[in-house]
Amino acid sequence: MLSEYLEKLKVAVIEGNAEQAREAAIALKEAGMSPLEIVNAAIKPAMDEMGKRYERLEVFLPDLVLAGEAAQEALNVILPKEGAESLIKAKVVIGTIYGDIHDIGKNIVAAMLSANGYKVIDLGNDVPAEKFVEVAKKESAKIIGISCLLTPSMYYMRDVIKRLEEENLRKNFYVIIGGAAVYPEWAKEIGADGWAKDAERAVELCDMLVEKGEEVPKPIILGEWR
Ligand code: B1M
Repeated sequence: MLSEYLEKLKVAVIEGNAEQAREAAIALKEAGMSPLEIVNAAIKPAMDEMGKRYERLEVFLPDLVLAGEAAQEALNVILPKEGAESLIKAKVVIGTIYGDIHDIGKNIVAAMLSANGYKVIDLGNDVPAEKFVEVAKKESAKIIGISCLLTPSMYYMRDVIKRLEEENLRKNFYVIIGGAAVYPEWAKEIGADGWAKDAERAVELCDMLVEKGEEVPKPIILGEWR
């Protein structure tokens, strides 16, 4: 039964059928599957499949748009809502870096952090370096999370760290990065504090930084790239 609904969800996302994606997501949620299980078993594989088809010129941009909308519709049903205010571990300012509008993965990370006790300030996508810094300062955040799926945009991630250094604020924030375009070596190269492969590990990474960030060598790398 579960595998049937997972397959339905996967097909619905690939076909860009938001209504069927929503129905399958509701059925899986009601059957007790966790959000991350649903993401890992159906939504992520469906999007990866669309990526491969796009590279082979079997589908085109409008198909990716529809798949993205169907995925987001399913996520709206399954992703957890914000945790209780009293449980706040730290504030995280998160966004997709400048030039990049891919936000599905970032939304999953934001929702999982939020459900796990973090106060998340989501800046959306296409976020300039100075905006990350400005909001992190204003909100007294502890962590800046930057997502990137588009290779030409990854260079702007370095600007966030440069700006923090220029303003003599580098020590005030942990900077973590993730998203399919960026890899552990990149975290090291730009001087980020951590890299996580997925949403589950992003939560683990934030927990590690909040609990013992001063003591551990950085960058902390959680998971393997590809
Ligand atoms: Co585009 N796109 N896209 N796209 N798209 C990719 C990324 C691409 C790999 C497809 C391909 O060619 N195979 C390719 C990028 C190549 C590259 O540069 N490396 C690409 C391209 C080229 C483009 C355009 C340039 C196409 C064009 O216009 N000709 C264009 C760029 C627009 C722009 O950004 N300026 C474009 C546009 C789009 C759509 C708008 C149509 C749509 C996005 C809709 C949206 O996000 N709202 C789209 C889609 C859907 C994709 C694919 C198919 C799927 C992305 C996705 O949602 N994955 C993608 C191919 C692929 O990824 N296989 C592709 C599912 C999601 C759950 O995974 O985002 O990786 P992901 O997030 C994961 C982890 O990476 C991690 O946790 C998440 C959950 O596990 N993670 C973090 C993410 N952020 C994190 C942050 C962290 C920690 C972990 O800490 C802060």
